[in-house]
Order: sequence, then C-alpha cells, then structure tokens
Amino acid sequence: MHSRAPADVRWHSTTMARYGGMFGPDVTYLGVERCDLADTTGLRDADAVVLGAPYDAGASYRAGARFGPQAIRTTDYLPHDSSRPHLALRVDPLKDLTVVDAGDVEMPGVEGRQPLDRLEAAVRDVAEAGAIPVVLGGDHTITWPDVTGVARAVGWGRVSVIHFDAHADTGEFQFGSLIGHGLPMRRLIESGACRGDRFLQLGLRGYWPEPDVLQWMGEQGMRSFEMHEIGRRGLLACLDEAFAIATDDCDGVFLSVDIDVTDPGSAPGTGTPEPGGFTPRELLDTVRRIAVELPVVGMDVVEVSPPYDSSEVTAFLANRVVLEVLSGVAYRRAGGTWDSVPPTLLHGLGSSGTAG
Ligand SMILES: [Mn+2]
Repeated sequence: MHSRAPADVRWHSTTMARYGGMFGPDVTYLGVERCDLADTTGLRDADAVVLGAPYDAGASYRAGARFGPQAIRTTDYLPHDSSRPHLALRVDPLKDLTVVDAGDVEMPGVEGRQPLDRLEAAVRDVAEAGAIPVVLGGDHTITWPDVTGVARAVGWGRVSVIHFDAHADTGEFQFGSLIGHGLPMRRLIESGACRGDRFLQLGLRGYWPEPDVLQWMGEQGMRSFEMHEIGRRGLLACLDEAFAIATDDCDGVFLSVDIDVTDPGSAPGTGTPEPGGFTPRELLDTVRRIAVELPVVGMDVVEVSPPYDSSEVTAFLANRVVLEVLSGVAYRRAGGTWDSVPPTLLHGLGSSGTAG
C-alpha cells in the first residue's frame, strides 16, 4: 500500500454539511437564511456563512463542546428574526450583510482526521466563494481545518491569525496523538498554512504549556501576550502591537476566539477553565475593533460546552462574539473606521439646534 498525498482532502469528504444541527433542532443562527454548500451561486452571494462544527473528540478534559454550535445559534432573548441593529456602530449586521447558515458539518469523533477534513473542505468552499466562514465550535481542534481551509483559498502562508485563549494550543502531542485541542496552532505553523511570525495570541495564563513548547513557539517567531503583559502594559497597547504585525505582508486575518480567554466567572461553560481572564466587555470590544480595523477573512468561536454552562452565560457571550464581529465587518464595508464610531448613542440624531 502506498500512502496518499495529503495535498487535497476532498477524496473522502462525500457528506459534509446538512441543514440544522447534528444533534439539535433544525434552526439557523438567529434566524438567518439557510444555505446549501453545494449551491455555489448562493455561496457567492453571501458575505458570511455560518458553519457548525459539533466536535469535541479533541478535548483533553471536559467534553460537551459538540453542543456548542446549537447553543451559540440560539441563545438570545430577542426574536430570531435575522435583524440585530448594533447600538454603538449603527449597522445591522444581519441585514446589511448577507449572512447565511449552512448547518453543521457532520463530524463523528471516532474517524480520526476525517471529520476535520470534512470541515476543512466546507470552510474552503465558503472562502473560495469569497465569503467569510464563521465556524461555531466545537473544541479548539477545529481551528486546524478552519485556518487550513481559508489559507487554501486566500493564500498559503498569507493569512495572519489572531488567537484569543487562556492556552497556547501549541503542543506537539496530546495523549500520544497529533490531533487534539491543545495542538492546532502547532499543526498550522508546521504545515505552513500560516506563518509563526504572523501568529498573535492574547490572554494566555496559567500553568501550561511546558518550557520546551514555549521554546518552540519562540523559535517560530510567535507573539504571545500573556495576561501578565496585558495587565502591565494595558490591553490597548498590546492590541496596537498585534494589529501592526497582523497586517504586515499578509492578505487577511483569521480570528479564533476560545471562549476560555474570558474569566471562568463570566464563561464557566467550557472545557478547560483557567481563572484570571478577560472580562466579557474586553473581549467584545476587542473583537469588534478587530473587525472594524482589520480585513477579517474567517473566524471561529470555540470551546463553548453547554453541559458545564451556568444560566447560559457562556453561550450568550459566544453568540455576541459572532454578532460583534459581523457588526464590525458591516461597519468597515460601509467605510467606517474605529475613529468614526459615534462618540455617543444619539450623536447627530436629534434636534440640537441645527437643521437636519
Ligand atoms: Mn484553545
């Protein structure tokens, strides 16, 4: 037997996505229109395509992220009417953009690489159509196929990554395997899908990884902002530095948000909680600014584990992370900049003495 070349994974990706959830009800993200990945015309008309990645076979500790996609799609107190007017930016991301939902990619955890290859093919289809894949995880293993699929479409090594996480996810092996939620960033840099020196991490803390892994990260030229540095220099200074690196000789930015970057007091429903993280407001403000200021070509939100959630707060936050990014994209496409965001809620709207 000869081994197969891994250059193109489509050879065994026969079934990929289907409408609705792999485990849950047949619904779309906040009621947006459905999308069939086989409908290339529909894909080309879309600005962003939601994909569910109900996969938690890569979890090293608590599982349950397979239920993340449906929780992120549905956890909101407003009607699922495909409209969300953003107060600060005055855009409606679900109306101003064409956002559609292609359902979940079926990702059986017993099949080794196959579920990841299916996801990669789906993400690639979306990115090749010129739309932004918005992938709802799932554990963080999925960022390996997510960024790989985008890089195949946008350019190999041409996409920078901004990665929010308590953990570096740059391990070499996890329980002896090359697949796991502690490893995807290493796999991406090893393959050349993205450059180590265009890989930005924010929010790291705690007691992992080991020194030899940090050594490897340093050798790749990664820039990892540990919470100590963010606290000491301030988040905004760190963001300015990260943005400059992310836009230097790259064609797009992939945004990967591990919800555990947030302090577990505000996001308890996750697989590997690490105290001492971002506040929800810091996370939402930051991803909104990224989408306004940088050319986002793909995103994922991962590690939401509803069985461990409390009052659905983690799912609410993840739902908002998606909305903030889409709102920022809509604002940017309308010509907005971070400095042009209205300073107050009703700025320019009332009868303040000038005719209008
Ligand atoms: Mn992670």
